[in-house]
Formats: sequence, structure tokens, C-alpha cells
Amino acid sequence: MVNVIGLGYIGLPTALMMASHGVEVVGTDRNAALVETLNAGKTTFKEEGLDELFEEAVRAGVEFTTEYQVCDTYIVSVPTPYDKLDKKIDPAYVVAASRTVLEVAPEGAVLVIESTVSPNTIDRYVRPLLAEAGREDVALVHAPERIIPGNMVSELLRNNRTIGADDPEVGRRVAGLYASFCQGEIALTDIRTAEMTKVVENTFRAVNIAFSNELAKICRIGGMDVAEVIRISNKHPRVNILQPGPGVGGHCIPVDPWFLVGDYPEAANFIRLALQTNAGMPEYVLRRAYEVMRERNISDVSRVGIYGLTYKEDVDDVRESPTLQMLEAQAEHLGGAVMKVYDPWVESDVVLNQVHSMDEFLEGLEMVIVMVGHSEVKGRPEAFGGCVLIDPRDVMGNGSNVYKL
Ligand code: SAJ
Repeated sequence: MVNVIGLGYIGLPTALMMASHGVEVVGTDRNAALVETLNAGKTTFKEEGLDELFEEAVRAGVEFTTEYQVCDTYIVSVPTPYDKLDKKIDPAYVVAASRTVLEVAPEGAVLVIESTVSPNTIDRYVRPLLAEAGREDVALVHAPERIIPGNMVSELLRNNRTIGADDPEVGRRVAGLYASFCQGEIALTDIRTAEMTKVVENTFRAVNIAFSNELAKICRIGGMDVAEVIRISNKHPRVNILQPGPGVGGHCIPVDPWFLVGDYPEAANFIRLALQTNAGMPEYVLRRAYEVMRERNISDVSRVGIYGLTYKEDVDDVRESPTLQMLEAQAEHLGGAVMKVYDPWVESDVVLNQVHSMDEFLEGLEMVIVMVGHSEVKGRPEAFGGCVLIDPRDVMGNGSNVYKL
């Protein structure tokens, strides 16, 4: 039996996927309300294919509880926040979950850490727990997740994976468990290498996006169309530049690379600069919006609205979102958030001036900053009436009312 600890964005789909592929799974979360919702037959976030997977897993017998189980394999997928000031990982949840596992695990159990951790975290914070608890019989494994929000279920099935283990035999056993559903290749390595590859993959993406954001700025100064430049450059067989945008959000791409900067400040210069470039984009968009306001004689900032609060399209996650970053920058410039904000994917009230329908949003607006290209509006400038559009993601097509990055 597998006990998945932490039923968030990664733990829940992983538990469901294993259960629907014949593995006996119990999902555990310390949040009783979340467990109650799952036990009432409802999923806890929106994701393509998740509800269907949930039903399948429930039919297959998956269970949810707040209690840790006595079983042979534990998969820990709890959050790993990072300290914004010193840019280092906070392993408190991983440590707490691992400690509890060690209290209940039977002899010879396997403790798989799936949460993203910076290189050396497991050696530094988890391995000592085994000695402390006198549980050196428990085998440690790191199996970092790789699935992209918006396409999680499909990627869970198809992506290649990495398994890092002290003991290659245990690594093979855990790879066999993931192979119950994973159709991709499973690379076996040691724990530190697995930790490093996870952070490196997200850093690669952060650096690539920073490069495209810098290209967007260069093209604006030079009077060139950055989308066209990137589209044609990417026809080269060895060039693959990502898309510029209003900033980089989510809990991974703007966060994980800081682990390298925080732990290796003397070496990680280029990565630091990339992160700073991305972090500067929301303010860049704001300045661009003020520029267009002047050009279009829009003097009242309350006639400008922000569409999109999530960190990217078609997800409901607002963590580190460029819009939240932009509102912070705006508060510094204007002393408060005065623009209306609307996102059809976000039902709860996250910011001041947030409204909950498109009609209410568009009332009295002359200009909209389209921070997120949700499917509802992508390629449909008419969705915003006759408003002038600031389109940093290049999703609204071309027209005299559409202004790019
Ligand atoms: N973004 C751009 N331009 C692009 C692509 C993305 O500005 O061309 C922005 C997005 O709008 C968003 C941010 O970057 O604000 C991050 O979004 P994303 O779709 O690039 O990535 P995440 O954070 O949703 O998921 C990433 C993935 N990592 C990689 O592709 C290397 C995913 O596979 C990981 O599992 C996930 O991080 C994670 O949890 O680590």
C-alpha cells in the first residue's frame, strides 16, 4: 500500500493516478476541510481531466484521511515554501511529514520525497531524522514531479521521470511503482542529482523566458516585432526561444532558480540576472500601459482594468502571479490599487477592486491590460467591447486598439 502525504496540486493527481492503475492508495492531508471535501466526492482545484480521474480512483478504492498509514511506501508531496529574503528553501513541511512517517512506518519502509527541494536538502534535513529516530532501516528516495499545471493528467501519464535513491535496488522498486501509470522513461540516479535536475529544469525555463523578455525590450526600442523575430528564429533547428510576457508566476519557475542563487551566490550570477529580468516585467507592462494611456488620452486610471489574476492561462492558481506583482508595483506608484481586476477562474476575493463578472468589469472602462490569455478571451478582442487593449502575451491578435509588450 502507498500512503501519499499532502493532497495538493501534485499529491492529489499522483494519488489518483496510482489508485486508478491498480495500486492500493491512501491519501493523507493534515487539512481536515480538504479531506472532507474529497470524501464528499469533490476535487479541490480545477484541472483538465482531474474530475474524471478522481471518479475512476474512487471507484478503484482510493481513500482520504488526516491519519498517516502503516504501509510499505510513503510519498511526501507537501509544499516547500521559500524565504523571500534569503532565497532559501523552507523544508519545515517536508521535515514534519518525514518525522511523522518515521513514527509510524514499519521496518524497511521506503520514504519517497516528491516535493521540490533544493540540492542537498534531503541530506541536510531529512537524512538526519532517520538517525535521530533510530530508523536507518527506512530507505530514502527522491522522485521530483515534472507535470505542468493545465496539462497535469496527460503529463503524469506521458512525461519521463527521475528517481534518485541511495540504494539502486530500492530505486528500481520505486520506478516499478511509478511505471504502473507512467509511460515515459524513468531515469535512475542518486538523490542529490535528482534534486539538482529538478531545479535545473525550471531554471532552464526561467532563463529562456528571461531571454525572450529581454528580446521584447530590445525589439521595442529598435522598432521590431518580437513575435515575428522569435517565430522565425525558432525555425532554426537548434533554436527554441519561449514567449515574452507580463512576468513569470507560479510556484516553480520564479521560485526554484532562487535556490541555486541562495545556495551558490558566488557562482549563480547569470541565473540571478534572469530572475531579476522576469521579476521586472510586471512593472514594465505597467509603464507601457501608462505610455499608451498618454497616447490615447486616457487620463483616469479608474478607466483602466486588469483582466487575469492567475499566473497563467486556464488555471485557477494565483501564486506569485504577474498580476499580483503588478498590483504591488502599482501601489508603489499610485499609493493604492485603483484598477478593477477580473478573472473568471478566480471565484474568491484575492485583491481589492476585484469584480466577478465581465459586465461589471467592463462598465466604465476604456482600456484593459490583458495579463492572462484565458481561453474565454484568447483571440477575441470583441470580448472586451471597444476597449483599448494592452496585450503583453500577444494573444489578442492585431488591430489599431491592440498594443503589444
Ligand atoms: N511563461 C512565459 N513565457 C513562456 C512560458 C511561460 O512568460 O513562454 C510564464 C507563464 O505565463 C507563467 C510562468 O512562466 O507565468 C510559468 O509557467 P509555465 O507554464 O512555464 O510553468 P509552470 O510553473 O506551470 O510549470 C513548470 C514546468 N516546468 C518546466 O516546464 C521546466 C512543469 O513541468 C513543472 O512540473 C512545474 O514548473 C513545477 O512544479 O516545478
